Amino acid sequence: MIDLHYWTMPNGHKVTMFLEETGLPYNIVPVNLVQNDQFKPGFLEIAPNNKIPAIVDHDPIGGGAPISIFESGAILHYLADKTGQLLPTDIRGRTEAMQWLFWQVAGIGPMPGQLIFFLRNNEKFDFAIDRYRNETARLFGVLNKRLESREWLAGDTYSIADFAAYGWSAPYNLFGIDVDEYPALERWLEAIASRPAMERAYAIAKDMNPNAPQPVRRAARKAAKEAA
Ligand SMILES: N[C@@H](CCC(=O)N[C@@H](CS)C(=O)NCC(=O)O)C(=O)O
Repeated sequence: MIDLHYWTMPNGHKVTMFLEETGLPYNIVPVNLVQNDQFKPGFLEIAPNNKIPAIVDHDPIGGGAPISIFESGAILHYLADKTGQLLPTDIRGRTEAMQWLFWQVAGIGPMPGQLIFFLRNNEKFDFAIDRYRNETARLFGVLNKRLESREWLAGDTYSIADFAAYGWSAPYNLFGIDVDEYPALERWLEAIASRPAMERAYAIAKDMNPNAPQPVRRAARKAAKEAA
């Protein structure tokens, strides 16, 4: 059994998405960030960087003592190895998936995260807001370009790279992004959002935290645009 130390945030959704997609049994351990649970000593032993997600696998690959892992990219990679799913096995496909996974963790995560921080800050720093808004839009453009010529980020195969990028692309509305300007990205967002595993992952978030943002689906977006 896997314990998933989780809160209802983009980096957490990446892992529930994977677990729901593969059916690997897991147990959620809530780490309520609003109540600063991420600084509790028990959590820090698993996740020394005081951020969700983290997992403890009590039945690890190769047996032996439980393995604990923090950093969403490392968790997805481990789970893909464990299940033999959602990561291409050939070297080219695997390398495609891994580079887009690293790209997400380093870029389209921290940049929109900083944008939200500065947008919500009482004191407004226009320079910082512009910097992170432009960088976020640039990264959405990179994603769109990549998806113009292939179905999924790693090519023909749905992979952990898609989960990672989806977690931070789905709340595009919070970053002032109009996805109608990024048609390939919009097609990919809708394809992922309509997967039953994805719907289950976001339903779990809503059950735990009714304020957790949910993906805005194509039909709802179009209806809102028409009503405006
Ligand atoms: N690079 C980390 C980022 C994790 C992260 O930023 N988690 C946020 C929630 S989305 C968090 O736990 N923040 C709590 C804090 O900063 O105190 C990963 O990909 O796992």
